[in-house]
Amino acid sequence: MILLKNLNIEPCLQSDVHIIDDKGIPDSIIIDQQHIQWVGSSTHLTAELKENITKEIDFQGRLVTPGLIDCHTHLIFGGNRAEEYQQRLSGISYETIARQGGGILSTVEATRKASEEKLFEDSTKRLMNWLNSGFTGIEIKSGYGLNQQAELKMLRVADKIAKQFPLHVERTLLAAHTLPPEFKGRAEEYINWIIGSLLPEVVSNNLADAVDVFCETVGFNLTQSKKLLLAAREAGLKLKIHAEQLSDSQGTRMATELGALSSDHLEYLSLSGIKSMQTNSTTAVLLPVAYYFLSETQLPPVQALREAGIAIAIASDANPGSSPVLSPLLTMNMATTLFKLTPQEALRGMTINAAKALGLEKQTGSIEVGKLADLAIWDLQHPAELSYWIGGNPCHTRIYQGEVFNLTA
Ligand code: DI6
Ligand code: FE
Repeated sequence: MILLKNLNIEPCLQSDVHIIDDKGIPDSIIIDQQHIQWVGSSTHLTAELKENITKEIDFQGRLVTPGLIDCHTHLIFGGNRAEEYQQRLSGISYETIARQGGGILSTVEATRKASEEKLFEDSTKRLMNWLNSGFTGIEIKSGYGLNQQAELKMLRVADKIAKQFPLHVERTLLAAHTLPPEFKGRAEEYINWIIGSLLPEVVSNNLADAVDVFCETVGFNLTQSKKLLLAAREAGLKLKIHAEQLSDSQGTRMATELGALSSDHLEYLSLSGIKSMQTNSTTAVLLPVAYYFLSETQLPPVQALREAGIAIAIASDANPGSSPVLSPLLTMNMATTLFKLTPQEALRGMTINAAKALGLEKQTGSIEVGKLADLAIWDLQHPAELSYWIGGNPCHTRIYQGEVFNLTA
């Protein structure tokens, strides 16, 4: 077992820390090859505990938090959309570009063309920014393939990342991201094709943990989204939804009633959606970087979500169109500056509530005995600094399932 000592376990973090021995100031964590075994003050280590310690690491007073989790990303894609960004800067809107066949569809074209190896190489290059800045979990969606071959290719890349890199990867099928050109004007048929052909293939090859759908005027309507989510639930997959990003289409209410883990975006969420999330304990996933990058003005109803006691997660939404993030910690900064979350809410949003959005809260997301030893140690004094600094990387050490990665060496 490893003793991690001289840590700063800030009192404001302690609602997410389970202190085993509450005598003295908690400053130590004992981990084994996978789990957290003990949390308390090093002055109260029993002889029995000491006997089992094979290694000690002195963190010299550095701040420790749970390992960060990014619960909504589109990390895998071909090409980039810098040209589209220039068009938007000249005044053409994201929706107009999408309706003209650009936007998501231009990334679909580039992703279909890219080889599996190239997609893997490009996305793992991006992934390094998550690994180096304290992330121990990430969700990755498909959705830029939109045909059998390319959707499966994307999911195989996500699966390969899961198997080759030391962090937890949740793989989400987002074939219902937008309508592919082959199905123009035939959204129902496309949904039927996903249900009848793609989903069974994904399930039999165990390539996804969840299914997501973009329920929106420019995506899929309520009936189509519901049909797909029902089929996904029947197939034993977890459910997620992109809803209320551009309009109030009641996607949240529909998905929460089906048992979705989270509803994501939510700028236009109405009171009935909030009530339904409250009743069904659904997590709200807010995506401040997309809000920033698209110069949105409609804010998600943060105060109403708070008052309803709904768990709020935040995520990078990393994608080439609305959130080309390579510094995932910026999500916390923007959640505080733009959405007025408190720094503590932002941190919970990328730890325990992000775990909840993925259905992983019993395994990870907080510093508790019995949970996986997923931790981040920072060259910082206070958790608020995680939201405060803009850019840079203050991560000193990342621990994933008991394996220690010193990032300063
Ligand atoms: N909402 C988003 O913000 C991303 N997908 C979605 O449904 C944007 C994806 C893109 O523009 O490529
Ligand atoms: Fe998204």
